[in-house]
Amino acid sequence: MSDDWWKSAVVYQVYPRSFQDSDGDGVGDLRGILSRLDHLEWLGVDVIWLSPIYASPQADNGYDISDYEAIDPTFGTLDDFDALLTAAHARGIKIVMDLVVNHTSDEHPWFLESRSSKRSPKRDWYWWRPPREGFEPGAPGAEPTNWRAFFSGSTWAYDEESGEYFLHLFHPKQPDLNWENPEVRQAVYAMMNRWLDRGVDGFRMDVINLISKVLPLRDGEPLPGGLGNGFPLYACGPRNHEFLQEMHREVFAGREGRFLTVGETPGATVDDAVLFTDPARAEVDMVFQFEHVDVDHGPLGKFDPQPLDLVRLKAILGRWQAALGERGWNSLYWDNHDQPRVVSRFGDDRDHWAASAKALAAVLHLMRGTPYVYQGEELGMTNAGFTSIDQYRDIESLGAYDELRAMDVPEQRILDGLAAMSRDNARTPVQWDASPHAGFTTGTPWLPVTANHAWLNAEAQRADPDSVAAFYRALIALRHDEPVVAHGTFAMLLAEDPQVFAYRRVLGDAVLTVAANLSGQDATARVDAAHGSLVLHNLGADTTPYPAGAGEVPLGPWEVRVYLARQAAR
Ligand code: TEU
Repeated sequence: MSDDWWKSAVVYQVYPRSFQDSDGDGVGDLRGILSRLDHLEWLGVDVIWLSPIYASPQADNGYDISDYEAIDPTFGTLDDFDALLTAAHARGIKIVMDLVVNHTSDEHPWFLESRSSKRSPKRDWYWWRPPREGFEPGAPGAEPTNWRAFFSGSTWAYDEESGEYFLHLFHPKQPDLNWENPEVRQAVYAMMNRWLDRGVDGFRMDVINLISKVLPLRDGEPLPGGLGNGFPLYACGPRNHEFLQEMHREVFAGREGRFLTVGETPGATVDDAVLFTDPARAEVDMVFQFEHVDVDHGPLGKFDPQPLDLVRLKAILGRWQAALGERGWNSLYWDNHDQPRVVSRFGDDRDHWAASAKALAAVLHLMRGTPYVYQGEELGMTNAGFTSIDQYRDIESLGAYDELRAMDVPEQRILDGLAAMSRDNARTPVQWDASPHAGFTTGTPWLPVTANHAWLNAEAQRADPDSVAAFYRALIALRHDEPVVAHGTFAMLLAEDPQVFAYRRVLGDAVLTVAANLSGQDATARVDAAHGSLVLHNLGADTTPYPAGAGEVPLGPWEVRVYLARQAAR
């Protein structure tokens, strides 16, 4: 297996609590995943990325880990994990674990020991600071810095026992590990090595660009609402690359290249990504960027979405393709457990549901990079359609509701923003069939199944050669069969066209032309389809494909065409 096998691979993200329940408790589990491997094998994916399954109080649905080497009973046992790993490997599917080491749970033994006393040997495993000078411990404003947390409020929690504060960039139940401490780093590397020794095939690294903070810790620029912006002081920090290169030396260097590593890097620029993913630097294989999924955030942030500006989206994606074209590598994603469903967000889940789901899939999967399919995305699953704050479970959404209400933002505007952008949109159970709870559970699901599962489900789509799932399967097969998809160059076409997303891939004599109308109106793609054959389209089997070879291609609403030509190498 080549060291860069992941360049022609497709990764499928499983969010275990919403994938498949096997014991009727309403929460997905490992045995449930095992029972659905046929679906993943049919789809043709190469890797499963498992969101956290470790012991956790589940304050942030498992991204708050209390034991990195135990399986949370919600999901099963280590034996269940080993059975899943063995079965996946037997089908040629790798498993990549979610590595959440910027922070632990506040119930992790490391933190309990650190919190136990100022003189604890593990006190310096976390970020502890006295109150701000001139303030009484616990008094408003006594927080050591003015940083706002990702999940609203201050990033500092007061510990009455010691009269000090501990840092948590996310939730108070997610205290940040102090990566400046070599003991912390070595403990993380040892844990990673034990998982690799167990047979896992790599890691998705949660917010791995937040582990190095600018020292000394200091206030950020003021934000509306009284807190400050600490992000520039902890994102892509001064020792970030040093830590990742040390991790690579301590964990991966001595092993053969069968692993995939992907860093989640919110706020990273393309320049950061070139440094993270340049193979000569031995840090990570690829990163999840956020520019394209922040493109519709409004003045009030994520939960104030604006209409999509396609030209802007294309400019972002084109810039990332160009920057990582030769040095480094892109991940390619629309959906994950933190993002709303792309067919509802950038597509049209009312009048052009299937066509828009397929068009968005095609323009993503045929770019240069490794595609990630989030569970249910291959079915065209839609947003949940929640209308009341009582329906939400996600701490980010609930925190944002309270924060925006405190800013006197009208409730309906907030509820509209949550309905469009909440992470819970991605966390409703996978829709397997038309039965009650969509075949996800025989119990009561922890989050309700979306009503459209009556027609929008895997069983119906497996039987339909024109389904969204069948289209994803064809895209994945095209990547496996045609090297130009994984290894070809990338050139954006029609960059200023407000409707059409078009680009060209070239490798040797192969020329792949992708032309997609990402709008609800007719469009014309003025691209030379290079006289190629039409290898993929979303026109439906009964439609005569437009003859190849024209200088321009008419495209109906949400129509995508993919042409493949072979011409004498230029
Ligand atoms: O997400 C980090 C992150 O950047 C997201 O929280 C993002 O800010 C927001 O949710 C989407 O705009 C990672 C995990 O993917 C997320 O599920 C965790 O809640 C978070 O880290 C803390 O571990």
